[in-house]
Amino acid sequence: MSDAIAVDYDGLIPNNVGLNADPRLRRALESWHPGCIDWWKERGPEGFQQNLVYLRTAVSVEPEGWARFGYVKMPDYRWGILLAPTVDGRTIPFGAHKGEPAWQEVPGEYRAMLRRLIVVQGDTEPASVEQQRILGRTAPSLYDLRNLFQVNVEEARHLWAMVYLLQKYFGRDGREEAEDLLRRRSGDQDSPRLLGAFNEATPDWLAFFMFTFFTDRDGKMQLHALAQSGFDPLSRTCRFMLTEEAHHMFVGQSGVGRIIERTCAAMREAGIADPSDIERVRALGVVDLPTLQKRMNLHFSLTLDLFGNEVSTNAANAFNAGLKGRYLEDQIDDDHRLVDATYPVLRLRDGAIVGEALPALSGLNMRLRDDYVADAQSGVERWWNRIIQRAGFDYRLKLPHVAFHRHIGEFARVHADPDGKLLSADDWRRRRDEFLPSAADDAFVASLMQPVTEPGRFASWIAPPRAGIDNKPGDFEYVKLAE
Ligand code: BYC
Repeated sequence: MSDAIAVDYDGLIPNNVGLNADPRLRRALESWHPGCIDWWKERGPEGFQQNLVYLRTAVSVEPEGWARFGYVKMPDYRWGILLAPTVDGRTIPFGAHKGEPAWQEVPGEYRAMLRRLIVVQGDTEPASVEQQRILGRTAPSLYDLRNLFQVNVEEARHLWAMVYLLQKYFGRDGREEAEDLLRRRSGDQDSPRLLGAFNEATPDWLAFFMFTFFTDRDGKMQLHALAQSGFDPLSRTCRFMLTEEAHHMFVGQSGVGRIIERTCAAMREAGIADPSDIERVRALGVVDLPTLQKRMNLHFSLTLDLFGNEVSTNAANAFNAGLKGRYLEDQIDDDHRLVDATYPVLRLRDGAIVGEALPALSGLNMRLRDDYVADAQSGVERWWNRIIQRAGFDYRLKLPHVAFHRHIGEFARVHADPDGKLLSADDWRRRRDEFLPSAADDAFVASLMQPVTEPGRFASWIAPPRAGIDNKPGDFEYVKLAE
């Protein structure tokens, strides 16, 4: 790797992209900045804008020591533009241009496709902040409140990252797209966010933890695929974003893990042997495991929709053009062109779900989704089922079948149960609440959402974390509420 440009922290926008040497771009970004701050104040975390929060800020792109921790008021957070270092002699790793030098400028013939990919990625970032805006009111602890805000400020930084690419490389239409990223609103009837899952509500902390486990993991897969891009600035941007993304998934994985831990401990203390004895478990003020399973079913299925159609010419074109690769493309042992290759894709044929070998190029969304499912599956086993097993309960959380509760792709037109068995519309309506959270389930979870704001204390339904952030002690005041 060659040296990265040192991070410039003196100007309005911290950056390692030499913004000072590019006054036109600097002006464009500085004129977008006030709108972004307005958006943050209007649509970002509700309340807490004037409180000091113990946040990490990216200050370097070196693997060691890239972040600094300290108290910051969120609107004063330094949303920098940081790209991973250039790799000397990097070539386009896949597609029709494989082996040619990576592009430092937008390849004219692929301009529209590239812009679309950047806009879709950029749109998800502010969307998630909007979805999570009211959660601060009901945080189960100051530790969790701080983690929510950390995720939020970093998603906003990821928005900056995409806006930088749009404004630097796409001229006037890039600037218009950057404005539109602040104009669309999650869940808005007239101007919704682009992808379905980013218009869903995140009404409670269980939804937040599930979202960061499942949906941020889609972010990880998509960012990995874009990090392989032959358009080098996109690759470098996504590579650095992945550094921050890991913490977001940790928040989800450990958040749900701590809920499971607390539930299992409460069941043991009360002598409850059957985790499906929902009423008795709920009476203990903890979340029963079957409700966790239903929430998993919901968030996993909504997230699968983010991979698009199983068979997609868009995905084939983006790969062929060298713009979006596969997960860990550089570690796959094949020709990286996929012209004659096939991939097994699940299809609906005569009322049955069957695997069909299709051209691998058309099946790229399915392949990325398969990689995602494997990644999520190993997380569920490693982080969640292990806790249940260790506590001695005969219960296993399971990812539902990919045909379950889908709105995009091959299975959008059918109903299936979590095992993938096809159901009639009537059976689906009748049995829906067995599989997905019912109004009563949601009301129960909502009833637990009472804020806990005393340092070192946690709500009844969640265990404390194993370790503090930045090695801070258990009673550390992660958010100063008094000032
Ligand atoms: N909702 O050919 P197809 C993250 C549209 S998450 C609505 O299958 P393609 C994060 C599609 O746009 C990662 N519409 O699509 C996580 C297309 O319309 P056009 C975000 C949908 O392009 C947590 C048409 O249907 N990044 O970072 O192969 C917190 C035909 O579809 C949906 C990316 O997604 C949907 N779910 O695949 C914060 C990476 N699915 O264009 C952040 C960039 C499809 O023909 N995006 N459609 O009018 C992409 O790679 C692709 O656009 C997609 C879709 C994977 C999303």
